[in-house]
Amino acid sequence: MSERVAFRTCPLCEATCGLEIRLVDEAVEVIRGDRENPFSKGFVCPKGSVLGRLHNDPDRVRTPLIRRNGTHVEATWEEAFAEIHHRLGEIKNQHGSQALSLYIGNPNAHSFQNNLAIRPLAKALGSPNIFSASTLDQMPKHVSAGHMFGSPSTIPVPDIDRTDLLVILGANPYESNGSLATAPDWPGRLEALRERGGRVVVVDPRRTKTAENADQHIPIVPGTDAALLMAIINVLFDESLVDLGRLDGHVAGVDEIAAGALAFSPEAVASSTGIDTDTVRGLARDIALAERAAVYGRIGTHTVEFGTVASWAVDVIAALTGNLDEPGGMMFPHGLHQPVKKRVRGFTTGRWRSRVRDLPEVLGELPVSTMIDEMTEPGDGRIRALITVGGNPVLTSPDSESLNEALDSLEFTVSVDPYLNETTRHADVLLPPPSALEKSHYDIAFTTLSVRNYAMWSAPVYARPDDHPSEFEILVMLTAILSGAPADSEPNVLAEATLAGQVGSAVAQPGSPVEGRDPAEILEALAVHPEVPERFLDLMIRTAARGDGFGANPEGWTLERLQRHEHGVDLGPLEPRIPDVLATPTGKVELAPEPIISDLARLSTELGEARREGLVLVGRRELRSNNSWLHNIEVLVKGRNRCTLRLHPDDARQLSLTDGSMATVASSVGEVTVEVELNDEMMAGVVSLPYGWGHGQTGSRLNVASKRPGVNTNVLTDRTRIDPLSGNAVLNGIPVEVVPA
Ligand SMILES: Nc1nc2c(c(=O)[nH]1)N[C@H]1C(S)=C(S)[C@@H](COP(=O)(O)OP(=O)(O)OC[C@H]3O[C@@H](n4cnc5c(=O)[nH]c(N)nc54)[C@H](O)[C@@H]3O)O[C@H]1N2
Ligand SMILES: Nc1nc2c(c(=O)[nH]1)N[C@H]1C(S)=C(S)[C@@H](COP(=O)(O)OP(=O)(O)OC[C@H]3O[C@@H](n4cnc5c(=O)[nH]c(N)nc54)[C@H](O)[C@@H]3O)O[C@H]1N2
Ligand code: SF4
Ligand SMILES: [Mo]
Repeated sequence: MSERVAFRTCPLCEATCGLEIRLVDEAVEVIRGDRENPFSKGFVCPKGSVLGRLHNDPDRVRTPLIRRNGTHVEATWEEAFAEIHHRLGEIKNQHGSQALSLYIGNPNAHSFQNNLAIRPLAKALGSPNIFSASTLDQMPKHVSAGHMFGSPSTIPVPDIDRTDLLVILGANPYESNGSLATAPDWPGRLEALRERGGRVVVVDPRRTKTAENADQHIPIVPGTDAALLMAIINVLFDESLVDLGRLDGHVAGVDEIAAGALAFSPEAVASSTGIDTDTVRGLARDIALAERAAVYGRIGTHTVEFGTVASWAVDVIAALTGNLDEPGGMMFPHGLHQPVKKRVRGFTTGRWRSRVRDLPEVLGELPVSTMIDEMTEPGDGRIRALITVGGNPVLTSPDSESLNEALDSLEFTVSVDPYLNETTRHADVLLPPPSALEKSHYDIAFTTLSVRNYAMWSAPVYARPDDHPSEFEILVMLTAILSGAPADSEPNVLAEATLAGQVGSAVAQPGSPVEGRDPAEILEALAVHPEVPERFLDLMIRTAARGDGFGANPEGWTLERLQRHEHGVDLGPLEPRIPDVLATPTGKVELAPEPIISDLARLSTELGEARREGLVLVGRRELRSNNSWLHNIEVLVKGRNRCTLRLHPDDARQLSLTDGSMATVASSVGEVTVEVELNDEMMAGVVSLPYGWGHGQTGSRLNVASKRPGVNTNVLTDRTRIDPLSGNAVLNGIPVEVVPA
């Protein structure tokens, strides 16, 4: 009997917990939280311990599949790439590259191999039709950050370990473990905050577990956080509570905000938000007068019609109360692979527009909410082929029934995905990546969103099977094919050429730690890493702020040095980074970007309109789900039915619904029939459905999930409703009618 222990970061959610994996005879015996991990300190949730079950899931696809006469049959990698080469080539020749499209799903953010390979793939597509889960999620934050700080990835996070007051809007970290604020064990950290005398306030239409454990819960009418936040800003000016602190001299636009906030007195927003004026004034004073305060908004504030305004307003409140870039406030993390100074590029959106609905490009993408239109509206430039990488838009994007039909109408679909699910069942070619246990890991995205500076590289727990390409290689091959290379190209040769190009620009870059160095010498140093993605990562780390500069700073970091820390390394609490972190042309924080200030007029018009009658629907996440894709793991789905319509008992009485009965929920675009669950945690007038369910579709291969299919809430969400500044889908606050089924 052989035993060993491996350590790795959990790739499932943004908390990035360290795992301890015990193997007996190479089989996973148990997965626990790694107590020696300096960031997660042994914390793990029920999802983290299923990586072995995911690896062994008989439904996980291990060889490429090609669809022949309607059924998926196994193929070799050579056959799969040849098929893709042939079919994509044909479509491109006949209809041009605009006929090609790409959907990039959430797991890409959790893989450094994909982080490195996905943008080149999008570029090689040569099409405006790039979509990603970002416009179902955090795009408003990128847009507000781009305008305010000069870069869409410069995002302040709440310094939850040092704050005295944390205001959480539209997030439920007790179940989600946090987002755009990476911190293993959010619940424990919130409890520690309160134990040291701090306060937690939760603004949410539902008394969630996070609200239950907070000092104050403020129920809010869905979709109206932007108005509430503007009213807080209004009070800050009205009661002379504005104090920029250290940032005085680093910010522009304070007067424009004061003017913009005039229309949003607590009285003006009370009827639309459902929050009384005393509560708003009290909250504004609490934030201004707390020694250190952080205001943090997430999904409930982003996936709504004023997502960008709300996203901007939280950071404005931080700045106006002296809490931006200050310990205990909203701070900018500094990942091990990040440079000292951001390059000034200027942030703009709308460099091109979508063909059918004329929606602006944002970050090189178009809104997922218009993907269906681009697939179905006849004319030049209609999408005829789709590549999906780690995404399941049939369950996760609005107006799902229509998307299901639209996918059927495409000429060719490729999916890079380990499962045949609701989306990938449409694939003509399915390319399965290796399992998480067969991959190395480093968090490029989440170490830049982390509440402490932290880094970890993990080795693969298992070597991948000999003939199985890495996900990096799969994506590089697709890129090569789209760039016109033959179907039997060697992905590593292509990737090495790209690496050489990057080394070339690093040595040519004025001010870079390797400026003027011999590229061959640097490439040789990187070659200690057998896998090409590690060479890219090492280049990033060594040329970053804390890097060794390939000898220029011998005390500095290299990937090799990081690899010696198998539990990860703590790089200390967040530190103030303004002005270095700013990349705006003026070098200041732009508090009043013109596009956002202009959108305030739309917000005040909305306030003037009568309060919506009837019920509105919001979403719900649960600890044992992860978006749409962990329902095939028995231990995560057993027990009572979780896919229920939750509503307040008073609403239920009026609708003649009882606990456990069935109801039909209808919106402007679709309807579902679902079990009812009465719960007074719901605000009256608001109903909630979890998302990510709706399994059991023909052609999928999810034997466990299809036994408890649940219903797909995105059958009800309407693709015509978006936040215009970011293109983000409106997934919360959906008007619905509910009747007994
Ligand atoms: N267990 C689990 N963890 C996850 C995920 C998962 O699916 N399951 N998904 C991961 C992903 S991709 C993400 S992005 C994060 C998201 O993490 P969170 O942002 O914490 O997301 P939710 O748990 O959906 O919480 C959103 C809250 O917003 C509330 N809400 C709805 N509408 C409004 C509104 O208009 N205003 C306000 N103030 N509140 C509103 C809802 O009632 C809900 O409690 O979670 C990540 N972690
Ligand atoms: N109504 C409603 N809709 C929502 C939300 C909501 O709160 N309410 N939340 C939105 C949010 S925050 C998000 S992030 C999106 C998520 O939207 P998507 O990204 O479309 O959905 P996921 O369920 O994350 O899809 C993950 C897919 O990746 C596959 N996968 C897993 N691991 C890997 C891997 O290593 N490599 C590859 N290539 N594939 C892998 C899985 O099999 C699955 O098919 O959904 C959004 N949709
Ligand atoms: S909280 Fe997130 S990162 Fe931590 S174990 Fe659970 S799924 Fe993994
Ligand atoms: Mo997300």
